[in-house]
Amino acid sequence: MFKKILIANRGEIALRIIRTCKEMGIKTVAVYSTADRDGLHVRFADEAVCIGPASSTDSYLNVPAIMAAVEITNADAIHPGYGFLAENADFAEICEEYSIKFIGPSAQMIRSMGDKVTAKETMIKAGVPVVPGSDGLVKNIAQGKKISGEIGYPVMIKATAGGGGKGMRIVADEEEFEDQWNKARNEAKASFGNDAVYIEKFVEEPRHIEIQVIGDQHGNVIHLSERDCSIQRRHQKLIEEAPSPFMTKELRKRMGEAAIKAGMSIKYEGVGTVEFLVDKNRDFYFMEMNTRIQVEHPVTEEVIDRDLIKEQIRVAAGDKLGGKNYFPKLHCIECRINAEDPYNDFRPSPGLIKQFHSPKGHGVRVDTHAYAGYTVPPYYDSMIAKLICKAETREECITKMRRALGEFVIEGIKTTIPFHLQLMDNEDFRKGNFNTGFMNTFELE
Ligand code: MV4
Repeated sequence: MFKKILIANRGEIALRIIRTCKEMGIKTVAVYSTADRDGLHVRFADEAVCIGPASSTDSYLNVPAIMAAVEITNADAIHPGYGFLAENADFAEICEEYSIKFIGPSAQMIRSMGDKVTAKETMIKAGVPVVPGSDGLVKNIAQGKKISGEIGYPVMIKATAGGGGKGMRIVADEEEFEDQWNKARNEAKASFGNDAVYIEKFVEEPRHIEIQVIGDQHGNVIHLSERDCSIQRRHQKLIEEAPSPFMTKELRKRMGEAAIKAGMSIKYEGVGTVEFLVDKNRDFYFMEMNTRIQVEHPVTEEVIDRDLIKEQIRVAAGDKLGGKNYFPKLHCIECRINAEDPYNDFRPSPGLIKQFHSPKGHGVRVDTHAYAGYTVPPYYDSMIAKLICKAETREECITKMRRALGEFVIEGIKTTIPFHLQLMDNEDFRKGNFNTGFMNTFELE
């Protein structure tokens, strides 16, 4: 087992990782930017090293500074958390060269899933269902029109370097093909420096349901059931839940098997998430594979009663997995509490938190780095807490969430709490009647 882990991250996830390390008897090293000097991760870790100024490019993405911190503290592994360097194959490769364990899959695996056309080809070979579309990259407009005509409009043009919605365009008919083609390629070029695109049939009103998987270094891959992340706004998730209200035993079996096939085919090591689009007929299609621990991992932890960070560290150290998959025993919902003004287009609202009181009680968990007197810096993402409630049924879980949201006091900045309170009373949400388009019509009162 590792003796000392450097956590190359900040905020709630850095704290979350430190907690598990402490329980496992592993020493921790925090790294921080000058903007985070008062961060709880700095205080809770055994050691802390400043790695640069506020800007993430110069700190949490500053690979030489992080490798220097590893060297001076003598850490034997790096936990990247989510965001920042978590899916940076070059960083994973540098760790490999320095014989520092990157807690996650190999550089090669990150690369193969980061390129969407390669990922899709890998899934086709593994027998995982994918959205019908072009056979690999599409070279020009004429070829794109021909393929789109064959698969039938509407289609989507997607950047192979994309993910999270960037460099992606819907094309309703052949007339607008050229215009959307140019827009997708320009956006892809600007965002990723790579304008290669592919084409897929557009799946109407899909749900976003993802399967949590974990693989060990001995070729075992198991699944830990699903999370429903359909409620998103501009590709930012707002709430996640498990099990999915749309799930059936039969669908979970099919999707779980597909996710395991996906993982096995690449000998996946570490925790990962296989994202699927699920249509109204419960046909599902591989969308992307995330090769990191995700923000919403606590939802799975609560319904299967396992510490996913602990499992992640164990497999990274070479431990073997048991052969059994995990199924939800409870219902869990997570609300992302962001320092944003939901009445003002979710505009960021950083600043001093004057009062902070977390909800408590049975079935209530709050993962946060915020406290009264903490200043939310403007440089990083705006999530300041995750409110996670669990109960025996979805209905009880929503009731508990409403109660907990009502107890949450955050003064001094605007937060997304009012949005979540209204969502808990929304009839369609309560009925489980939603898809990825939900936020297009949701109106805050
Ligand atoms: C799609 C799709 C419909 N059809 N692909 C959005 C982010 C990226 N991961 C893929 N995305 C989508 N791909 C086809 N062929 C609809 C989306 C999509 C979406 C997916 C999941 C969650 C929210 C979404 C919001 C808008 C569009």
